[in-house]
Amino acid sequence: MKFRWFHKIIMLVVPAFFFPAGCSSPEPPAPYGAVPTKYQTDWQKLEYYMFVHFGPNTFTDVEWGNGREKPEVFNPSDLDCRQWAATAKAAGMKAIIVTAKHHDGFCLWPSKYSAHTVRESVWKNGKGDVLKELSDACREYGLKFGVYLSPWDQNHPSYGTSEYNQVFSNTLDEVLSNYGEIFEQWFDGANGEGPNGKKQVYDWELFHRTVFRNQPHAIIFSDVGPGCRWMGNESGVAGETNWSTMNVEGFAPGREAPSTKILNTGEPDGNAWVPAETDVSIRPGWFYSAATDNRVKSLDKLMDIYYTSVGRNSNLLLNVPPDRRGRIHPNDSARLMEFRRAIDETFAVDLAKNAKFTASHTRGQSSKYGAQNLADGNFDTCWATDDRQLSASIEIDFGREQTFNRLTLQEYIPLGQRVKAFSVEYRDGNEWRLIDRQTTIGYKRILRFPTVTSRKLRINIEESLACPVLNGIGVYKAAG
Ligand code: FUL
Repeated sequence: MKFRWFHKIIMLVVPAFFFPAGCSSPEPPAPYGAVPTKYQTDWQKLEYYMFVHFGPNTFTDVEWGNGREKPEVFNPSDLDCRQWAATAKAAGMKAIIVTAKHHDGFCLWPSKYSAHTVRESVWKNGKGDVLKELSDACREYGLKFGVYLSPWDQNHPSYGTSEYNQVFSNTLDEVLSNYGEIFEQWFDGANGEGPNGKKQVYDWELFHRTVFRNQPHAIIFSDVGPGCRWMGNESGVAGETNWSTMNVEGFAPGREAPSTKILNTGEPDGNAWVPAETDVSIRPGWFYSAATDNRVKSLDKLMDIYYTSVGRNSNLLLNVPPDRRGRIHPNDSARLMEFRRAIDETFAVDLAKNAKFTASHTRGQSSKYGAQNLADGNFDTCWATDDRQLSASIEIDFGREQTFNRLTLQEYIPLGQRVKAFSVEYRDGNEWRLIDRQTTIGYKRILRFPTVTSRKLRINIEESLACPVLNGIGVYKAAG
């Protein structure tokens, strides 16, 4: 009996001594609303990758072929997929997605389900396979590989009949089982007439099943996901407010998609996690044309696009169309290198790295969720507030005056997207002065603002759907 008493006292006193209140670990925040799969989170971290439009249109100077082009038109004189991969890698991109089949139906691989392929062309005496060469090159350069396969097919004789959905599913099967890992399957929403003048009612369920049977972790792009969504325009401008959630029930890609306005911004509390992907071309068209050799987007324009895509919670899929040799034109690659240099230079030095971070509210008052976690560069350590605390401020003290004009903010998306409104201020003498007031953050938000010199910066989370959970803040000075 005595012994038991003694035991009880030890059990009560010892933990109190070793784990005083405030150091015990609070419960982690519960996920809020729709959340990403692990593969969607990994996909979001890719941020920037290459789109490649290549096919008969490269040789006929049109944007949309009609499916009646002779296969002989496809004849690159010096195709080099390793050059595409080397360029993408040097540009800082993480992957390449190629138009394996565009709306003209021409297949860049010798498909057994079509009579309109590289096999029917004169290129390499009909023995070539662009998907094989490109997937090998991507592996060699450590890039992920993805495919665009247009369900709309203006060449296939069965398009517009009940057989076509199975033909298209077989085509997917073939591509997705022959070229190694496919990180993203790109489905275009366009749905026009086939050779018999009929349109097709697509069996999306069948298509998705086929993708996942072959590539269980692939991100499926379409107007409504399920992996990621089109963000509603082709000019590179994601919504200033941009939720990775959207209501997808009752919608389908193409004409049955939500409005482009909703695609552009997503919806708070949407029932699906379908983050935005910004697809935009480095030239005026998607396919190469010698007429656009001098119309490659300027560095300033590309930087704007970077800030309105990656800087607005969206991945950037930048199209770089190879020329008739089958190589990326020097004008495009030179611009890509300038673009990479400018991004690298801007974000090379994080002025907040050694700053002191404090917060008005911290979950369980525990250092596990302390504001200092925002500076450690670790994706999985966060600052958070208690469950009911939906607004809070974070102060950054640089220790001395710093000059800056860029701010990056990141929410810990594995637990959902939460922040609805925030503002940023800098300290001027005895006052806080407003720099910007914005809405969503998401995986990454980058703000550009006129250069400020100050010792302190404050971020006020003004409204949040659930307690805010952020995992990164960076402060930078861009030249010019
Ligand atoms: C559009 C297509 O019609 C264009 O040709 C291009 O492929 C673009 C990325 O998607 O819907």
